[in-house]
Amino acid sequence: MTPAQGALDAQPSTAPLLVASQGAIRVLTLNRPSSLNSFTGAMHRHLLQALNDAAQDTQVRAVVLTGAGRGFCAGQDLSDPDMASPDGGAPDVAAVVERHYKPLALRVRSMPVPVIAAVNGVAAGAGANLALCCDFVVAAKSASFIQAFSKIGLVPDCGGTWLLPRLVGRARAMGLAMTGDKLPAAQAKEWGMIWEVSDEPLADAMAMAERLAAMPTKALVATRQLMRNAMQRGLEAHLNVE
Ligand code: T3D
Repeated sequence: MTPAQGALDAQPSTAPLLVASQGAIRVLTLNRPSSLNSFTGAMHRHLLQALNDAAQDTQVRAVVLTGAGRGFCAGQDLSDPDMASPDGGAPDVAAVVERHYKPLALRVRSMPVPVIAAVNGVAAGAGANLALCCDFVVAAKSASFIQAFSKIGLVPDCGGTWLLPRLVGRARAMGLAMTGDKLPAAQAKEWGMIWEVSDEPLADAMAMAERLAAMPTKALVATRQLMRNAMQRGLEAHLNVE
């Protein structure tokens, strides 16, 4: 039994998020497998807290985010009572995004250590974009990415419309977001949207996390920042920042 497994076993199996440590790696497992780890308010609160805890813990040098069961995350649980409007009317989608997905995307993107998504199965809606917020995505061969929003009258959130054109270019970003079609992991890799496709995504994500955890964290995070801001600066300005 690994230390991470030991810590996992100590938590109630019904917790919406499982938190474990293996050496310098914090492993966060979305844990609502019967609904493909779709987000409830409780899962949002647990995940944000766990990310904040990892960010503040100087022993943590990498974070791995994965899902329990056959899916990674199916985005928002559209039936979660926590999402209902206080007056019983239609859910206030903008408020939900503001309250949950915006802080989540910003938190993942600003982590002081590398973050790796081990995408064990389907990643849909905000679940897909949560994975894409991470520094690396290692996906199962059976995994897929679905911008499910257009099918239910929403625009992509959790950073989707910002991330996708940067990752795969405008034409593919537009196609994915407007059609809501499923993008298999192999094609996502071919398009440069994700880092790797694997038979053992969690094991390979852990290996990557261990490798990065043994490297100078501040340099890695500064490199990430330079890469992200590169498109917003001219060469001379960017050379100054480098
Ligand atoms: O206010 C706001 O909501 C704003 C925020 C929006 C953020 C978003 O993420 S919007 C997008 C929400 N997500 C979706 O629309 C995806 C819905 N799910 C699907 O399209 C399909 O489930 C998948 C393509 C992801 C997977 O299909 P499949 O055939 O592999 O599985 P399934 O049979 O559809 O789902 C398995 C179970 O998970 C099933 O429950 P059951 O019948 O076995 O009891 C299904 O109802 C449940 N499930 C899947 N997705 C969700 C879900 N339950 C609640 N919420 C979900 N999003």
